[in-house]
Amino acid sequence: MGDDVPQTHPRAKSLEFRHRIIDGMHKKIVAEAGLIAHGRGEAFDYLIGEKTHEFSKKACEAAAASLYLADNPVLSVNGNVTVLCPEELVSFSNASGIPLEINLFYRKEGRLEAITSVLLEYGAKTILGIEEEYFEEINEISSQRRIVDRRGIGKADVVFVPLEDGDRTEGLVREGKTVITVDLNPLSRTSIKANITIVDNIIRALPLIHEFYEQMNEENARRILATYDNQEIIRLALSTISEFWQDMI
Ligand code: PTJ
Repeated sequence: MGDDVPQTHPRAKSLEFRHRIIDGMHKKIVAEAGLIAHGRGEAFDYLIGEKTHEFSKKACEAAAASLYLADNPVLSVNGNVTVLCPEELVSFSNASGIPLEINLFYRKEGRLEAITSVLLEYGAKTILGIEEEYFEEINEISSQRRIVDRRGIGKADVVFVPLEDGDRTEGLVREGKTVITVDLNPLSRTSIKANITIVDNIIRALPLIHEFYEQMNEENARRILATYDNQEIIRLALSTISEFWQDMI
């Protein structure tokens, strides 16, 4: 954390993550626009009381079930996620055997390398999206995110894409892939279009998904997905937001 923010500060944790994002931008890990995305996330986190609600737990459980049953799952990684929860990301990927794929909206020079070195530092075993010989393009996506690894997102049936932009989510869904997202804004295009929407902070959601995944078995996974209703999850997130502030004033 920045030296000028004492641990006793009432918002010390939030400030620590803010500083990580700023620091990550200076190191080219985070895109400049990543600062804006983070600020938007902070605002929505306020509105849900900065805690994990039942609707998020249900979506995390469904995410774990979907990843568990997938033939070719993949965890997509961007700059913000890399600085916010590298340890949790690598730990989940290594324990589950689900590969990490770096897939960026802003493919500025040096960013792929900067993100790779963070993931390696935390002990990542499989990182896709960095070797040009495996690159292919997804026609349904117009941004630079269309460049994917054919061993990962290219052939995936289930894609975990936290903090995502709407175009890619729509493109991946059109490609017939199951899309799981983590997005604090329940009204974003990504939240609405994804198959499983976790309205929570990625920092809290990822360890939860990992925990559910560890306890998963095939029968449970099928049962969970048979009754999962993503629209209901989004409705619950919205009603929580509209009710939450009423207790505060
Ligand atoms: O690293 P790159 O180049 O791939 O770019 C990454 C960003 C995040 C800049 C890019 O994907 C982008 O512009 O995303 P958006 O369209 O701003 O969407 C990000 C969404 O994530 C917004 O709806 C935010 O509310 C949400 N968000 C931000 N921080 C968090 C979050 N959701 C969960 N946890 C967070 N910590």
